Amino acid sequence: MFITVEGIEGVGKSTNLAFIRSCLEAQGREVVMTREPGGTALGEEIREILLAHRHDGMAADAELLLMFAARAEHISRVITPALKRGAAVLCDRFTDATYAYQGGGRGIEARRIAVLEDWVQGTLRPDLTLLLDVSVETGLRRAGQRDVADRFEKEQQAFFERVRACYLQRAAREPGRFRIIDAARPLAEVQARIAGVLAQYGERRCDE
Ligand code: Z5A
Repeated sequence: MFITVEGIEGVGKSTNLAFIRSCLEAQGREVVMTREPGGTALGEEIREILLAHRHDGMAADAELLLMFAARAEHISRVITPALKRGAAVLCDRFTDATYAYQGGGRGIEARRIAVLEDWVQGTLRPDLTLLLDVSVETGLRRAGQRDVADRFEKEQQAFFERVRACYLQRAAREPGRFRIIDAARPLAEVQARIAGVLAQYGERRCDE
């Protein structure tokens, strides 16, 4: 079971990840929780390069290729071995983020991203993607409470509007994989909805 959590910044992914993990563990699963970009020693170094301001103005293609370089290492060292031994992998962002940020945000054509997706991932795709959704205003207001903004967080509202629109389009195109969670609701309501989705999904898997 490969579960990814997506959304624009400030949507509450970090806040909800431990909760999601506990729901999966309550179903008796081993859970490997990880993140992108990152999740390996090399991936975390690439993450540092991607988020740091010393690379402001990085070419969009360089950004895209670094995301997939980190992903190749992550899949090979963490995701595939965990899935092979039957663990559930819970990943904070994956390739939908690339379509949303490098595609929607930076304007790289989806078909070029798809070439890298097929190359790096083969047939690996998430089984379930929780898209936490809030308006850009709400996301930026929540994220704005942080002291230091990274290279992505410095982007303007229009960039995040394109990112959000791309996520919602992808969710509409793949309703079997995506569940959209209204993350503007109070945290207890958001988590009740997440728990419901995971319970329903767990039951469906058992029936298959
Ligand atoms: N990126 C990319 O461009 N391409 C790719 O392929 C990939 C990633 C994989 C780093 O990701 C950057 O990498 C990311 C996209 C890019 N940049 N951006 N933007 P990241 O996931 O590490 O960074 P992030 O998006 O900034 O996520 P975050 O820091 O983990 O934020 P979050 O998880 O969405 O939010 P949070 O920290 O859990 O919550 C924010 C605040 O809201 C916090 O004070 C919470 O207490 C509060 N909160 C949360 N939920 C609620 C509710 N329900 N009500 C009220 N307040 C709430």
